[in-house]
Amino acid sequence: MKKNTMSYLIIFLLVLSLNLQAETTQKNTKLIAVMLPFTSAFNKIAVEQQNAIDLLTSKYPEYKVVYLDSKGDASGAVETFNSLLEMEVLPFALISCASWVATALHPLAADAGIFHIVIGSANFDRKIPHRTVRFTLDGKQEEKQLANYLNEFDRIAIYSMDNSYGNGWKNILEKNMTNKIIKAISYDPLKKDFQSDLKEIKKETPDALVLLSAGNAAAIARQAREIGITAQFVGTRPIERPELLEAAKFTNGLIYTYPSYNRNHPMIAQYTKSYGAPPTIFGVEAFDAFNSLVTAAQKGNHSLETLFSWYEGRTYFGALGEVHFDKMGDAHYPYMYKEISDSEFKTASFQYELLLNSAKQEIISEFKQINAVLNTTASALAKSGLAGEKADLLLNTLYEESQYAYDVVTVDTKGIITNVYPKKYQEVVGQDISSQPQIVQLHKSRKPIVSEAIQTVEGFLGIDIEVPVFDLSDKFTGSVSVLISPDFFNQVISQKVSNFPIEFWIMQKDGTIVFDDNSEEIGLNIFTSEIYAEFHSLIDLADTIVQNNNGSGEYSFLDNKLSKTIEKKVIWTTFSMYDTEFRLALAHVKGNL
Ligand code: COI
Ligand code: CYT
Repeated sequence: MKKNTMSYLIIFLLVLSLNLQAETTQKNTKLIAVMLPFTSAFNKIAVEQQNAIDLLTSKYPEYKVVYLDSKGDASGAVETFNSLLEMEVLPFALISCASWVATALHPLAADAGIFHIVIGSANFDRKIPHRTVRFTLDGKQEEKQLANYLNEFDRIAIYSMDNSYGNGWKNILEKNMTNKIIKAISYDPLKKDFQSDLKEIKKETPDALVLLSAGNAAAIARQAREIGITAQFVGTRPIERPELLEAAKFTNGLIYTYPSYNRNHPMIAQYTKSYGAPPTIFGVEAFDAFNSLVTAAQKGNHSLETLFSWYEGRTYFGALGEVHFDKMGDAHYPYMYKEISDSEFKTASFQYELLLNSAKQEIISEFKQINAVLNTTASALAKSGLAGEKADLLLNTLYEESQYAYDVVTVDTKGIITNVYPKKYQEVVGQDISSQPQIVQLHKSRKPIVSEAIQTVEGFLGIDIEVPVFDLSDKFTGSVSVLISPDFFNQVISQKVSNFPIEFWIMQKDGTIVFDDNSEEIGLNIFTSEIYAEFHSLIDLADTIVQNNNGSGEYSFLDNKLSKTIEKKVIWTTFSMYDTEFRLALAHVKGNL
């Protein structure tokens, strides 16, 4: 009897506690909280984001939005969040803006079981995985792109808003460009008079001034020019604010990194019509965040876990363009260089030449690197001979020091492969490659040579770099080679031009594609392969490219998924490896990106 009472009591307590739990975590699956920096230096950004979301609220009347004020800093946002928790029913999801708000709120939202999306949050420090989805590209990614431009300068000064956006960026730049940063000052974003800081900056005679600023950049640019700072102004995503065009006299010439979002998305026209001016990326991000969230919720996802997994690994097509969410929940989409010129925000025209040349320089420098190691190895092989233990060691070193090598071999005077590293490719030893054109040529000239793309005995299309070997009495004994695959170009180029809305291809002078972003095209010949036959503008262009070391043109061809025909613009240049020439082409879609 006593035992029974006990169990009733336990069950009663259990039910009571479950009830309490249910009550404290009750969520309204139709309620979404949107916390924006309304009372802060970023009020206009908050209003833009609200306006963008309001374009959608009438489309989804079943969803109720509550706008909250995250104020000017993290503690303001936490205060607002705590008062949100006191509401009788909680929203199932929260959208918040700004890096400092994201970092402060995401553990609290996770704790309360509220799904969290962060927008305008480039320098977000995510401590809890799988809880928060971010629509902003990480500052570290954007910096890789900005650095490509900043490399042209030697004396870089940084003037940054004093919050986790500005300070986060300052830290990234100071870490990656230590030797070039000559001065860094941060400012209170509520400040209006920047003169005394700018005078300190002027003393250091910078050639570039990086402004980690939003609308404040208008006043900063004016005051900087007025005291005689002549440095190139450089900015990042939040700097594209309408205020900067009002101060165009001072901001013309500013270069900044910015998403290449989908300007043809109906949202842009709709926003412009409703509010009298186009949105910036803040409105675009807010729109996609809200739109995707409602789409996910309409499919029955309301819990933190199911919503996170809806985004994880997804490719979402929105006003931001094609957005890919990684495993962490971070969005990735292309950024490019923009500029203010003729009092407008424009795609920066210099970027295509800059990217083409930096890709070319990178390929050449990697090639030189491979070549230097090959030459050292060829000299050492003079003593050791082409095979045997010592030659093994030399090939091992050659392979380890040639980051992009598929394999390395020695070839004797008859054109027979005599040794290979790594040993897993042992079956190529003994194979006769005497009829490969680069071997024929090397045996004649006894000079280093780079092949065109050849069908290798390894079984794929490769480029072979061969250096002759002479013994100690200067007798020709054969050659040593590094074999690279087309992926070499992919690795080298993608590091250099990550994330720009462009694509590269490399063509031999016979029309063979040696490298293309779409790997299915590698090895095809523009003049003879069927898939190109109906694209006459491309065939004509390829002909011009063969005839000219560099130039520019236009063509239409399929997009990189080979799914639809698009108009493209192209510029090309030439790189040579020994006497073998390759045409390197950079293509981008036509029109103002
Ligand atoms: C960011 O933190 O990434 C932002 O864009 C914040 C903005 C209010 C300046
Ligand atoms: N393979 C190689 N030719 C080949 O087919 N490793 C060098 C040259």
